[in-house]
Amino acid sequence: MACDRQDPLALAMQQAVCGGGKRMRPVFVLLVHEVLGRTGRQPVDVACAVEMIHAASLVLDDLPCMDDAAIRRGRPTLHRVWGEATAILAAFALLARAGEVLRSGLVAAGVAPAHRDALTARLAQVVETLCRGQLLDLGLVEQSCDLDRLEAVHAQKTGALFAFAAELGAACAGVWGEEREALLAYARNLGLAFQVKDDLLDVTASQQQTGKAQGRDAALGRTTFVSVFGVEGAQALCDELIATARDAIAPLGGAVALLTEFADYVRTRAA
Ligand code: GRG
Repeated sequence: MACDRQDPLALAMQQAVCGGGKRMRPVFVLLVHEVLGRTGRQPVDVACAVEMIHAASLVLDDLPCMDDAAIRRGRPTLHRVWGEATAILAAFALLARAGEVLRSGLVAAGVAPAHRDALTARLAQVVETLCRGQLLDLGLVEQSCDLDRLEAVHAQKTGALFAFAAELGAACAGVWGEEREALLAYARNLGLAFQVKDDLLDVTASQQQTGKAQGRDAALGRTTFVSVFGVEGAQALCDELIATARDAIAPLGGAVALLTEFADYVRTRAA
């Protein structure tokens, strides 16, 4: 992202988006597009829009009123560098920009106007879903938390953006039928598995590996898949969700091998 070196808002936005990270969600958009057999121009701007939404959510998640995180992606969090006001405003600005980048990306990908309108409306719904999931997560109390409740919260907080990434990749490939439904089922399960693994890594991985402080969930007294089911139980759940994700796309045949590998990465990742 090119930016004016005198403009703190632009610099903060740049740090939020360009300061590292695994790029799981934009890669997922491109993988879905590719496994659906599209070899032409990749929907890179659409993928970038998804990463911008994710980056904005991380900035807000790190704020003192939420996770109060000091380190993200191996660097001081945005509010620690720029102050809370700039961090909040950068997140809002990134969300607004994401809408613009998504719309122009869908045009460039040749998505028909009616579908473009539907997908930009979905963006608003997805952001609201993330907000609802986050609010529910902040209020979770361990004693009253069973698997259904935890999954419902994280389907909103984390799964919804993975599902949107799949939806966008399929739309850019011009795919709307059963294949799309299979990919959405894959994405929902993958997104949940990703969150379970995130909870596991909070306990089992070092700050050097994840770029985040270790043991932050426990320090904050958060209810997580690990606090409720233990490390072994959470890993078993992650494995089960990944198996369900892989089963969902099995009918699509050999072309989805890349997504099978992607799912295995989510299950086994160490960072
Ligand atoms: C305005 C979009 C928006 C959201 C506001 C704060 C909030 C509502 C939602 C929080 C969503 C959130 C942070 C979910 C956690 C998902 C998760 C496991 C994040 C870590 O993702 P990684 O590991 O991070 O992909 P990197 O740094 O690799 O990109």
